[in-house]
Amino acid sequence: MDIPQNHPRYLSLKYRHRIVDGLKQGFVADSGLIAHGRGEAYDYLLGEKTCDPALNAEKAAVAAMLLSENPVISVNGNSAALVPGEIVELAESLNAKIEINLFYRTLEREQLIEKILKDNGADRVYGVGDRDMQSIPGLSSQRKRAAKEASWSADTILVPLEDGDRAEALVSTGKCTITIDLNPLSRTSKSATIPIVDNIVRARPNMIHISEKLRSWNAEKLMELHNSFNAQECLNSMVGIIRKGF
Ligand code: PTJ
Repeated sequence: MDIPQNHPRYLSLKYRHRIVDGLKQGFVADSGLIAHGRGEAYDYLLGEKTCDPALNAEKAAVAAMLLSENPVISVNGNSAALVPGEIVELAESLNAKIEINLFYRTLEREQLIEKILKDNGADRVYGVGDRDMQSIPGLSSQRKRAAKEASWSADTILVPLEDGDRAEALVSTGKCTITIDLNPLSRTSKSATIPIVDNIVRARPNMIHISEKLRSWNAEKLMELHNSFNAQECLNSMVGIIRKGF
């Protein structure tokens, strides 16, 4: 569908249609539509912009990934529909691996998402099929799947738009777990090492931009930035912004 560019809700409609198209193509889960609507509601409450505490979280997240030995970016149906090119660009910029991890897992969905990521320039995509897969302890859903060379051995993992179980389980295995979730009250945000409460469509380009700047920093400076971030304070500030209104 052609959305007129001068429509006052152009961007919102554009991303909504990406989710609907993904559903029609078979790689977005039907529950992905509900998740997107929930995200839209929180985004309204946040003024549909990146708030300062979220930007600080994005900076700390990029620093953490640049400091990591094996950083991994996890991809599900919604994130593949909304920001496929930015996922690949961010992974390249941070030297991170890309792994597909689906709650409503089917091999067909994995293969469709792998194709989208490869069409957007990804060399290698982990998490497709059953080869070299491990199970994250404490998880019984399909999210337990972890590619041996990617999320299983990752020291830092970025997980966007998820239910809270995996974030909690990943944190308990000692991994630095970065989440992107517009709901500051979700279990995902509350359990994350670095919760980014921002729309993924803004968070990804922001992080690419931040990464271009921070790549020239030394480890000490990156560590200082990473250590200056406090997850609880960040979430409190984000809830405060929603309470106060904009
Ligand atoms: O592709 P699959 O099979 O892995 O399934 C993906 C979904 C999203 C269906 C699954 O992970 C799910 O059910 O997630 P939840 O529990 O609905 O959580 C999704 C979270 O993402 C909610 O807290 C939303 O507020 C948030 N969210 C939705 N859209 C965005 C978002 N956060 C950031 N940016 C968005 N665009």
